[in-house]
Amino acid sequence: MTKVTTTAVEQMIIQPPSRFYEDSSLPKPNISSLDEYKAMYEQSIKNPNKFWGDMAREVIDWDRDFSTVLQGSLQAADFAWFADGMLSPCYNVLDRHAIARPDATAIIYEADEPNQGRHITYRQLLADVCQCAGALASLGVGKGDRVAIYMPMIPAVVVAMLATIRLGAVHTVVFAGFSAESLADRVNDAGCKVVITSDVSYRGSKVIPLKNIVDKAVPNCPSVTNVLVFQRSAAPTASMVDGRDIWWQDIVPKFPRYIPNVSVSAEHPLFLLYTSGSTGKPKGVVHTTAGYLLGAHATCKYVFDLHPTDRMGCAGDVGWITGHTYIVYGPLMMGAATLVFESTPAYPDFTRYWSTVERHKLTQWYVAPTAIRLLQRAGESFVKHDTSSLRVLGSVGEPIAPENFMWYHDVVGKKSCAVADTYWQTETGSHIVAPISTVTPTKPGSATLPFFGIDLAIVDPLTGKELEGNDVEGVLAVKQPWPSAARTVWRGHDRYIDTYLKPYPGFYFTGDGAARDSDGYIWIRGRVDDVVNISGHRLSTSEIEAALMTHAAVAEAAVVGVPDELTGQAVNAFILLKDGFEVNAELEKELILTVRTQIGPFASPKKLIFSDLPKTRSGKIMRRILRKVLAGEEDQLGDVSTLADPKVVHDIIHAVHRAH
Ligand code: 6R9
Repeated sequence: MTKVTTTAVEQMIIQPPSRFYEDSSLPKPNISSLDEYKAMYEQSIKNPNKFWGDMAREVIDWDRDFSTVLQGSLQAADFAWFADGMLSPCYNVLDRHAIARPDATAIIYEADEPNQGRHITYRQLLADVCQCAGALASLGVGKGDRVAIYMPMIPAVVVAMLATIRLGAVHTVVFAGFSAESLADRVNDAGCKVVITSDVSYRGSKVIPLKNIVDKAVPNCPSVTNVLVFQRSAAPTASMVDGRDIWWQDIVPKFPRYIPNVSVSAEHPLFLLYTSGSTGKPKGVVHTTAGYLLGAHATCKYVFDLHPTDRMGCAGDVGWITGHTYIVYGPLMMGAATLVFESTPAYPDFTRYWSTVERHKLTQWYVAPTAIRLLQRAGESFVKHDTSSLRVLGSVGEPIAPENFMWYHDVVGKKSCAVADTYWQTETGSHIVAPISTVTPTKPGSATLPFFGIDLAIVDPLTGKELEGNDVEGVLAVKQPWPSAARTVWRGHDRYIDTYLKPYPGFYFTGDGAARDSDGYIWIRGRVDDVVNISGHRLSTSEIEAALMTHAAVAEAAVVGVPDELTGQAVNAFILLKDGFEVNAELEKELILTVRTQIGPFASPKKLIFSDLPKTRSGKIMRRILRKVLAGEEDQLGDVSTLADPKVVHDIIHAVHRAH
């Protein structure tokens, strides 16, 4: 048995804020003791049919009740939840709240220019969605048809998503930063009938001509018959193709403010979302209706302690799964208000997140560590707004280094918010390892404990056997189906099986390495292709990165393993310095020493390369690019379409050559 290594900060235990129980002005916690979580967890694993069956009847309004909860198995890749049940997904996220609390806020729109946003009530949102659905139906969209959505973060993107599902159609949101080629690939794979876009988008005052990009893509998309164009600008400049393109503002208002919902089976696809693995073409991950909505609802309610009176602030983008689940479906399932944030953390300056929280009295805040690092680097002086409405701070997308976790907790949360490091994936639909904010003691750097229904396993990557008990390290897998798990890959069930089920027969394989410490806490080590093995010591790149980031000069770090004759693999570290720091021999020595002292001499980087990092638009570091450049294979970089700034590749190549 290997002792799972932890640093001093990681051994800290942070209790949920006591004010959750002491301050009567706060909503009563949805779960109020760790024992309650444990009992519910145990029931969810031992008797999933009862656990999820009861919950599904409680939180979903069904058009026809179901007679089976779970059928099929993970192993056979044929599992289904509530299969003979029927429901109207749009009714569940919209109509029922518009009926019960019509004047409650559904959407808090924070426009790119501060103070140009507005609040939209459930009553208004229902009318907007019905009118848009009417327009889509008039363009021939019906049950099962696919609709591509390529839009900025404006309320109309939520309207477009909900209008699509109201008709029983299936949306595929394509992040509005993808190129025309990437958009066309996705539209073609999904076979979309209609593309919904806007003339332009604004981010940090920059104007991006979205419609022009769509115009480059659509001629290569034979399935597309119409393009619906929302006018985002004051004076539209987009040119319209006769017979194909229609202004939203010309057609949508012509339709009735109420149309009925299309009822679908529980296993009807709700949406497709394309995600890329480390290689190969993007996969259209398929989420189905009832199980996905249930997972979104349950994780919002318990992980974030979301209440219908809350105002959820997720600054992500609906182009990614985080936006689907924690901007749109989860908060709206609960009848809460949800933020649609069009801007950036740095516009007009680094106070933007916190002025947004103050303006709308947001109760939860959910972003990726990359944003937290950016703001930490910018400095504490920007965190000066009244953020006392916040109760829960969430982190998602990559491991959060303990020092960033502590900054989030101390500086943003003023030590009186719970910090939830939430681990999940496009494929899992909702959180699978995350604290219950109101009860779970957290450890900085650990995503803590499995969510309800997640039967986790740490698997030995060599033998494929489960490593039982605590103090084990291997790859992270799940043993039983859970409601919001992706059911298949669009037109590629074989790919689904090959990617997720074949690598470790009997398990859903996440692709991530993880350790379970002596308290049963889960530490995500990063994708397993990011594991380095130095002289027999198995290390995750993120562990070394976290060590480097504790040094005052380091803004970001990315570590890759390169083949080494002596040690098997050696560590190469790419480092982006904070402003005001310069590369010199002294600093290099200090950085090496930081890793040596925090992890051990075997982990010290053999080479330090000072350059910018290749990040995807969602903030993940593409280590594959770093590995290829180090191997001198810069002509074989593969797909770089998801890079936020493809130009960094040249900087990296130069930096590597300089370091040789
Ligand atoms: C939600 C999302 C999934 C991959 C996943 C893992 C990484 C996500 C994490 C995390 C450590 C966390 N990841 N959350 N790693 N701690 N809290 O990001 O989905 O874009 O599909 O990415 O992101 O490597 O496998 P997706």
